[in-house]
Amino acid sequence: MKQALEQIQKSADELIAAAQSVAQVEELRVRFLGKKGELTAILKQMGKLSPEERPVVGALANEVREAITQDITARTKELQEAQLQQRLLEETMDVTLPGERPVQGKRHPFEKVLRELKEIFLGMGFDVVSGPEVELDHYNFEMLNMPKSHPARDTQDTFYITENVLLRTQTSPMQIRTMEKTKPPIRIICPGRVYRSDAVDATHSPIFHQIEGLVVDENVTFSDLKGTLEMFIKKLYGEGTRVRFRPHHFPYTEPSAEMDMSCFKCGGKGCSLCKGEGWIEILGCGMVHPKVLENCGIDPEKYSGFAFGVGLERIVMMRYGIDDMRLLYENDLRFLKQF
Ligand code: 2NL
Repeated sequence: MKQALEQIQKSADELIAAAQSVAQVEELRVRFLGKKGELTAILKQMGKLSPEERPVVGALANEVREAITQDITARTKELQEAQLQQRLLEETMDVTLPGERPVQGKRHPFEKVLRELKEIFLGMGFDVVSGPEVELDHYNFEMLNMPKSHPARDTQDTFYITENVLLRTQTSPMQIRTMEKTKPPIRIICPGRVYRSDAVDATHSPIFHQIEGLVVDENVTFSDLKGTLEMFIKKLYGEGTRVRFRPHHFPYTEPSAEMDMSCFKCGGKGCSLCKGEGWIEILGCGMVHPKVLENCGIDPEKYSGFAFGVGLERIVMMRYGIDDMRLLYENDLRFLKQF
């Protein structure tokens, strides 16, 4: 039995020294010292020994256990240290190497033009307001002097969610909401996404962007409208730009007009961009219809106002010479990186 113990000690010594990983050492611990281990197996046979032999073998067995335990602890430490050294070697890095520059995005052409427009109107004392894209038919049509029979309300042109709920076709509902809850003077612009049931092509999209403006106060005249919009276009396209107004019809303004600007490419001589006209249509506008003011609880005898609506897509396309609207929505980086 003494021999057996010595044999265990010897083979444990060798195997532990040869172990190449912490896991291997742990396996050896189980094999020699575990409950079903070799040392335990020997100790279970102690009963067969004579009373004189027992304490001697017992002491030896303890020594062997102690020695193996120490071996294991020492080897484990050694291996852990080696592992650490290995990692330190493998994971070195040169902190003096130049870093990788993060990709810096930039603003979408839409956002750039929108910021410019807001800046111009903020400078003229307007506030910027925004509101829901899912609207009540009451605010999108009824209040704007477009009763149930009005052709713009056709389900062919407007996305209805229920009979009375729809995707707004212009941002005017937000202007109506503002007039309802604020007393004049009112000077606001409402930029935002609007929806119409159009098929996609180079100049149409069912989702597009509009900026509407509204001014209501005492003694607001058509001259104020002309002056404000002329100044707006000169700030956007340069001092040399001229404007002209043509009569038009909108149900929510009276009188109504469309505004053209002199072609920024040919200066008015006529070219391919303005199709030989010298003029480019830029926005719709007019004096707020007295009925619309009345609908909002504003006395049309005391107050008057003007309003206008501009398509953001058109302005962005003209500004950058983009000939297909779809490019603005596709998020193709090869296109967007040019701006
Ligand atoms: C266009 C025409 C326009 C308005 C929008 C408006 C809003 C209120 C009252 C009266 Cl609350 N009018 N907005 C007025 C005239 C024209 O937009 O062609 N937009 C692209």
